[in-house]
Amino acid sequence: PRSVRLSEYRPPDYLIDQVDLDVVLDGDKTLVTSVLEIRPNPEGRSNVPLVLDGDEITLAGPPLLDNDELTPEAYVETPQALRIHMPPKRAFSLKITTKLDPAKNTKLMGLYRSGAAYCTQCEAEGFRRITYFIDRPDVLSTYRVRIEAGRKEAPVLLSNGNPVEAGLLPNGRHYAVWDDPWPKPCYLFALVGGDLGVVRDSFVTVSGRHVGLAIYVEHGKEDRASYAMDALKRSMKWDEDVFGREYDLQVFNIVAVSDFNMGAMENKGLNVFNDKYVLASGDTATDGDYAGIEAVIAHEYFHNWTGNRITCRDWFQLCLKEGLTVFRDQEFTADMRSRPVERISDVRGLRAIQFVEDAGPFAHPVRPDTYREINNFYTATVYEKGAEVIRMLQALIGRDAFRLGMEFYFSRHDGRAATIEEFIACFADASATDLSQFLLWYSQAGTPEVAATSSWDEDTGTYTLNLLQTVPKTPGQDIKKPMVIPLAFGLLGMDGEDLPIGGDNAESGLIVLNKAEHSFAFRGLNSRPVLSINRTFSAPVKLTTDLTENDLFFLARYDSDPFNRWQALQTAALRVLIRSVHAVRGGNRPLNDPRLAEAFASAIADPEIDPALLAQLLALPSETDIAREIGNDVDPDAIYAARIGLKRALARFVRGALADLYRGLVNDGPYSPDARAAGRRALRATALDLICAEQDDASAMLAFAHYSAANNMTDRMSGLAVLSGIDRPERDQAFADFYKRHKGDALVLDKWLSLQAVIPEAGTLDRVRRLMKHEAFSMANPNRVRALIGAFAASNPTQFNRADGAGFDFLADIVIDLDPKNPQVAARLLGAFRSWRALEPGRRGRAEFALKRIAATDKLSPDVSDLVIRALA
Ligand code: BAL
Ligand code: ZN
Repeated sequence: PRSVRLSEYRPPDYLIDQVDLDVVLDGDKTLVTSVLEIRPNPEGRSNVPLVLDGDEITLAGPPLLDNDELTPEAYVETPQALRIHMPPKRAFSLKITTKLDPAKNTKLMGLYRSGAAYCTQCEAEGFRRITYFIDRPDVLSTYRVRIEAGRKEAPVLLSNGNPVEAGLLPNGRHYAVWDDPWPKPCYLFALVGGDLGVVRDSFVTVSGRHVGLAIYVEHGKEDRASYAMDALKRSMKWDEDVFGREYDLQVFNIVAVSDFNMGAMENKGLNVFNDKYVLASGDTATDGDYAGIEAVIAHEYFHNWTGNRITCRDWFQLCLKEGLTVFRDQEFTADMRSRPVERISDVRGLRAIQFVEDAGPFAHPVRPDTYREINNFYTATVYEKGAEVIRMLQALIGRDAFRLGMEFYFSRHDGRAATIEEFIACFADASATDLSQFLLWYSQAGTPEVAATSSWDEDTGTYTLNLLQTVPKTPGQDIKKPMVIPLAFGLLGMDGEDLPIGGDNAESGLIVLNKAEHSFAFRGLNSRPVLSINRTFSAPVKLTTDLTENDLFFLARYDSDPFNRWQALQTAALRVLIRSVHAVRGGNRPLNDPRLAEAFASAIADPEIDPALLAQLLALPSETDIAREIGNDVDPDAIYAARIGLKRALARFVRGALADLYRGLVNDGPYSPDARAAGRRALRATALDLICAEQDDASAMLAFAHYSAANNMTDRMSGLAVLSGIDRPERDQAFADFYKRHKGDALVLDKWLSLQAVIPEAGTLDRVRRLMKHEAFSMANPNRVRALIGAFAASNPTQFNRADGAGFDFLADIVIDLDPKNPQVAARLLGAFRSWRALEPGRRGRAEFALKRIAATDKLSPDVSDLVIRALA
């Protein structure tokens, strides 16, 4: 596929002001007629052909220009475009009719069938699969959409904007007309037609306008939509309170569908959701699912301003809406739940995926400057690192200037398609700061590394802190410039209290790096302080320090920043784990550090601690964390052995305390998904996991008892998750029981599939193969594929990376098989190869072999071919 480059951006030659769509939903005879009001763009080139994008669609007849049929010489239809050779040099209308067969659309882009509904997905380039159009985000139009369908087949007919008309037609058919007054790019178009249940509510905006809210779900699932509705209302209120953003239509509709490539989509006034992010009840969803629903509902709603009212000029600017909207949804969650726990969980996610992406062949800047397939750039770098960049901006200029900058952004760019430069200019103006160096965060890939070393002069009471930053090479970027890195910090005195901070550039508890090297002196101290740096993870960097293990345990106990308490324990544990991996590879037993166990014991004994935070403190770094820290010559089996060895040793040391904790957290009351109750369940599950680390008969019994006593899905899953790692009869008994209980409930069975896929045992690959033939599985449904195959590839480090290469071969077969049907999902699975070069030579060779086999396959989609090219480059 051809590369698209940011440097080659040109404004569109034509603009489309108004779109009138008439969609007749009728199985394989579905027809879409569009009337486009087009005019030459004064900023574009003149006297050039009009090229409308298309993909797997065909004209039903000749286009009409100002109501006159075009002659065959006047246009040409190719597989990728409709080209009008010499359009008028003035405004004109173009009428086009295309024929579609939604049921045959297995790519789930454009107009397709999901269960009982017709639905659409247009971001990034799906609208061209519905009608010919200038399919780029800087062409903004208002839309009027008429939908017609059989009354029985599709009693519900929805599109963007406000409902204006509906009525009956002969032959059991009916229609509805929707009008969206807000100009939008076509990627925000949506349409739904189907037989769906609905839950309704309403919201009164800050200025007193009444908004009708509706969530459409499969019939019989209405009772599972109440939490999503509650999250929606809280999101609407929060955006008014915190960002001053009011909703702007008479209705806000959400439709949950079961076949969806992404999590959800922010179409104007008509969000379409993967049902996984809508449906929840205490018996079917875990606390994690509830949190996911709250975050995704908020995210899509927040897009109404950051994404829809202000969109992106081109797809290179994707982070303009995504990074900002992730930042907004993270802030929402922090306000709704525990801020430190949200931060820890976001940083865990960032490191597990984005840091790994940034260190491997798929590394790219937050704003890429070239792409072959834009679908491959809906990444952790664009989303999560993009959010970190916004968070740093807020830290650098302060909250007040940040809010003012957001106000500038909303007022200057409303109704327009903007760029990162325009966005950053708002904050430069609001803070009277030069942010040109800060823009490097958008253009330089790779995770910056900051090394902190210190010296202490007892005689003068001076503590000197030296900070050195480097940015590693990434594909296509060998030379890097120093970045602007805001590091929140504190110095702890011997009593564990923060010392008053004086000294160079550091009065505010924030050090800002903008050169390769800095040195800061802190004078007049009575004793050597302990440094707590990158508090709240103020910058997304890899930090190394000369803190001793004792310093780390001191921080774990006393740091006033809960994030760094957690971080200190993680760092200490990682140091042990890495030494242990080397020991294991040298044929020795896994290592332990009694001080870590004491730190665990003292955290458990802390009477003040929030259970959700304690659950995080007691969770060891993941296998992925360890692999990332090791960086090369990675042996996943040794990592697994080191980690389980340390877990067992720690659990033995604090056994009594864990047992008390576990018993003390029982809750027999009715299930509530609130953060406090969820935190207690999370801690109880962590205690269970540690108590059962031996994976012996007693562990199997306890985990089975936990599973059996559960009165909600969260507890049931935590029991089953622990059992899944214990090869005892109770495991199969529980898996069988779970299946019986939830047979027919696909979303719940996804959990069952995933847990089996991540068992770290040699038999798992065969189990996954068997499960692919199970009635609960379907290759046609993205959630099923991700639950089973995605979980195996992304979350089972020892078995996906099997030494014999069978895991890689399996994934290669799946990708090759799935690619022609659903290239986006196939390409996502390939992400599991994001760190293949870091593996030890044997596994690396086998991974390369599998990747080369994919690369050699005929007719790969642009999605998959782009990724294999980059993986092997
Ligand atoms: N725009 C794609 C889905 C999302 O990020 O909300
Ligand atoms: Zn988004």
